[in-house]
Amino acid sequence: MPPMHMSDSTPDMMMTGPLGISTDRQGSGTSWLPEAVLMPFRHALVGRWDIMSHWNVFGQFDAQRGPRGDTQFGSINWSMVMASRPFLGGRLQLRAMNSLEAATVGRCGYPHLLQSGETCYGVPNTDRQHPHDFFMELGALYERAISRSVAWSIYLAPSGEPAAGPVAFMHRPSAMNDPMSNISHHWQDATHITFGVVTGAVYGKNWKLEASAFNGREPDEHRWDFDLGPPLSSYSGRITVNPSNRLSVSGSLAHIDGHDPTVPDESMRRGTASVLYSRALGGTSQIATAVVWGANRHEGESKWEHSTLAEANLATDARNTIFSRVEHVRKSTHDLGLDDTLGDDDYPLTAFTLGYVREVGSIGVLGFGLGARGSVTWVPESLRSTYDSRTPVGLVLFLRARPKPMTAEELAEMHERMKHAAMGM
Ligand SMILES: [Cu+2]
Repeated sequence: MPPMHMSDSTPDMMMTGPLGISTDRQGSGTSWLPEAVLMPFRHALVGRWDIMSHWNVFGQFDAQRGPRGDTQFGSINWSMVMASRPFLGGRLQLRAMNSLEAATVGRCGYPHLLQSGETCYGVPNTDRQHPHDFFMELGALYERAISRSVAWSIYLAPSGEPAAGPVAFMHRPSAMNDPMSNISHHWQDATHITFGVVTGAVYGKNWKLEASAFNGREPDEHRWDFDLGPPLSSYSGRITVNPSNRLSVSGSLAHIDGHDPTVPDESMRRGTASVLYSRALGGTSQIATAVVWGANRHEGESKWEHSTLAEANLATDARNTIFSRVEHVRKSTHDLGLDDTLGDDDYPLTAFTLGYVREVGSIGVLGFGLGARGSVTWVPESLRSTYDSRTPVGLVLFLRARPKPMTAEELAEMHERMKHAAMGM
């Protein structure tokens, strides 16, 4: 039997919340995914708690070429646990997401040409992806139906995601095999770790309206603690529509206060829109795609800085997967840590990634894949001497461990146990 998540019928089998919405729809924080193609996960019942976990651990050799490139052996990784149970007439979910990247890729993160965002040793981190914080998320979500078709929820998180941006890249099925971040991360989905978030939502079966108040300051370089402190002076709103289990469309607008610790008094606006489309293609073949637009407008400026991204993950069968990403973003002299003397205010960048993973076997609940990822970025003539090329390239070779998909038998047994647990309530 094929693993259940290769099938469009999976969601009926899963734990559902208010209005019968499957937990499979949950992306980062409170965002929604199309549930037709899922991230691999493990599922367990402990008393009345329904526990879902997933993780992605890469051991990689990362080689980014040129004078601003570097090579590194390291590990990009994250794990996630969600525990849900009935509570006060609704449903309570506790969520934790952790990463050891501060130890496994170091303080300045892994080499990633043209990436930018956050700081390392007090200066803007460039041509590297910063490590994610140990507490990528720690939060509680309470949801309750008001009527047969409308429900509300409240999400409180000392570390978590406000209602801003698309589903963050590490939670998107279209990006699940790509270890590396998007270079447009800080124009689109970088708010997925904010230290202090409150989000309220009203939703129906196919739509959701959310508003958040949050601490807009980016995480600092000390990755093991909570960077609480500044008030919840940032705010955002998001609308999401899931017309079918294959499609999720969202739009958000955020006011982010003092996000950049090197320019602490500046605020900015961020607008985003996303379309996520996934479907099973028959047998064990499936495709997940995402198209994302995100733009920042800094305080006192009239110009929006736009970015766009398109990505896809195509499993041709249970063993072979191809993934790809194309992005376009304009970065400033400040973003890239360049001298003003290069002349341009901002630099249009176009990055293309192509990768392949082959599943090579499993041990217990761990499934292993071996993969490679190549990337090329087109930079303008004014950056040629800085990167020693108009087309700097990078190559990443990796071994990936993630949950082995649960089989149809395992899921059917889980479903039986859930029914018994529900009857014994
Ligand atoms: Cu991030």
